[in-house]
Amino acid sequence: MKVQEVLNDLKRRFPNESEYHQAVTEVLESIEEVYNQHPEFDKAGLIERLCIPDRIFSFRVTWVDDKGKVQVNMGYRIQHNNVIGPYKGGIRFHSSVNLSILKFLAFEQTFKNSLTTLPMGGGKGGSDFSPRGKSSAEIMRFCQAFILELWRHIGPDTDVPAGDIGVGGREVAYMYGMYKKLAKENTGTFTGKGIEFGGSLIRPEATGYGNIYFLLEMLKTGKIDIKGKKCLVSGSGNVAQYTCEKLIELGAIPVTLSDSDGYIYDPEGITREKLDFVMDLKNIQRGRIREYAEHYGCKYVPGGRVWTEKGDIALPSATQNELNGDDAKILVANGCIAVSEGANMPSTPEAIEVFQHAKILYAPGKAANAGGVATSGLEMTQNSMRLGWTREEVDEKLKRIMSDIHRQCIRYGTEPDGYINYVKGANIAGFMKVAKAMMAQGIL
Ligand code: NDP
Ligand code: 2IT
Repeated sequence: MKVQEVLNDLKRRFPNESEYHQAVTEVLESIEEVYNQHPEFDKAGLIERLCIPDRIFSFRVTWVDDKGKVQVNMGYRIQHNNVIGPYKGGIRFHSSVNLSILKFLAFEQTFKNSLTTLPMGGGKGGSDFSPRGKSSAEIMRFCQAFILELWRHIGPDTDVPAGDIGVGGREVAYMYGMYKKLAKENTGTFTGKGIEFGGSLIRPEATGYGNIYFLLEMLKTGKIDIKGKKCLVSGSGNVAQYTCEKLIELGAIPVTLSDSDGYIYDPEGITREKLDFVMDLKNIQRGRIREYAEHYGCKYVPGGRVWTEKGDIALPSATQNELNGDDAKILVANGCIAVSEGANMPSTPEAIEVFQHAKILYAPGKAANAGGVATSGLEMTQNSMRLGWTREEVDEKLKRIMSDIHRQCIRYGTEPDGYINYVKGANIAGFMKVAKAMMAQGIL
């Protein structure tokens, strides 16, 4: 394989899909050496097959808003690869959703799911519907309209969706309800469900908790204590909230949160009580993070990014490309020792270059945020058994999985000077399992 040739071909055939090109470039550069040690991969066109999704569904979603006006959105599901298990991955509702973003997410998901050690393939879906400012009734009608098209393409053994940006417990429940009505089956073709109808304990917490479990593993390699460390967290949704919860529990000090309008900086730290305020603000009132600053009298920076503040640890938990090369330089100059990604691809290639050049601890999303989908896998297992595990049981399994992912990164990513290149480690480990399964199953 010649990385540039594969990339040029993809760029020619799928122009204007910059996020997709970005995600593919990173993986190809990481695996090139290992790939070329296996001439049988090249002969089998492995990488050409792995870069292109198995199939893509796209459809129109028509719904009626509260004023009685008919609204039209696009809906998508990308089934990327299912060699190690059913397609698995979240659904994103955000005005920015397009094929490039969903293709990058489905591609990443395939390697992330491979790393979890569980039998799950990769997929992703979503819509350019923006939940912002919509009533609960509008959200419900949209979710139902979305599933009216999607239901025929998903199922417990074929494709199991979950949440992502703009899709949390409320949206999953509306979608699952409609799915069951149409599909006439009740075996859990969604994860992140309510605890009353097949959801797993710890699934809501899992991405944020898992990211901190992974961070703890990284800190252990440098014998660093998390206690008292100032942490810069971006976002204020599901991942950011449970990242903060675990940090507080461990005695670390989260000092920032953000949303698409701006960020807050609380030098005294976001405490348990303040986090409860954020959870009510974001999950019930559906307000803006600015209101935190108004309530607690701290700094609010409209339009700004949290990375300009001073912190020991950075935990990007909002969206792709939210941390660029300049942000990374500021972080490093301010003494940041670790970056662990709760979001998918939040750091630009330039930012990653800065972190690795400075040799600070840096974990890419596909390793660090895999706890979310891993716990989705555990939800699928519980649904198959028609049993539920306790919080402690699920949390213990999550910890074990995060530690296993860390071990895989060390195995494939340790460089001659001892620096752990987690990007390389995660990409090679994730890729090798998928590659072996593809080779075993023949040319498909
Ligand atoms: P939520 O919708 O709960 O929260 C997203 C947060 O990020 C909000 O604060 C939102 O602000 C902000 N945000 C979203 N898009 C943008 C944007 N374009 N610019 C600036 N801020 C933005 O989503 P999650 O917490 O679930 O997801 C956050 C990240 O974590 C995503 O990258 C997702 O793919 C990833 N992830 C999620 C997992 C999960 O289990 N939920 C699992 C693994 C990864 P606003 O409200 O203003 O839009
Ligand atoms: O990006 C992700 O891993 C998720 N949004 C979670 C996917 C899942 O199936 O739980």
